[in-house]
Amino acid sequence: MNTEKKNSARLFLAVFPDDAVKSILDKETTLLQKKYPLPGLKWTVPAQRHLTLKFLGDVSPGEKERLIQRLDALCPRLRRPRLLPKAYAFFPNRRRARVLYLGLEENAALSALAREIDACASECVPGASSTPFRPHITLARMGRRFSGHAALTPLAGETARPWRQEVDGFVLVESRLSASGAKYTPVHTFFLPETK
Ligand code: 2AM
Repeated sequence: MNTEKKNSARLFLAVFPDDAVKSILDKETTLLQKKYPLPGLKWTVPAQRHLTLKFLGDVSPGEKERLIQRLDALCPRLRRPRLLPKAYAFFPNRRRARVLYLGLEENAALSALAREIDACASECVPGASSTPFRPHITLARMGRRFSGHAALTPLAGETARPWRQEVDGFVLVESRLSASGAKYTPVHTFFLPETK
């Protein structure tokens, strides 16, 4: 294995909720946990909840440095979008759900931010995943043996309690996988200019 590959890190770009939103998500998720105490439903840790803007996968040190430089240079030309919650939903669908998430509103500014980041990231990290952008915050994951899909039916499409967050930046995060779950470490923060 060459050194670049050996030193690669599993990275993604994400927006983390601010403290007020974190607290709302925490309360809402606690209510959901009480309402749906289903075995095999693994709830995300509050500090790790985020909106993934772009999953990059394994990135070499050289690719990482180039990406940071390019995104830092791009940020002053980008706009701050707003995050607004929509409804609870499932990936890939309710019947075969593997993920329970809170869907976010797809507004033009948020799509534009994701598009610009995607173009820049794909150039700097040619092997980056090309999953289409579906703004969401993952709340729980289902293990292989999860069998509570029918019990979750009432939650599909249920509107979430409203909140809003202006996105003033985003973070490059390293994800280290282990038996006890993923550990996220922030690598670099990108700042978006104030809206005039
Ligand atoms: P999520 O945003 O739906 O939770 C780090 O793994 C983050 O990147 C996770 O939050 C994960 O999903 C997101 N992600 C997107 N595409 C991924 C992929 N192909 N493999 C792993 N994680 C991915």
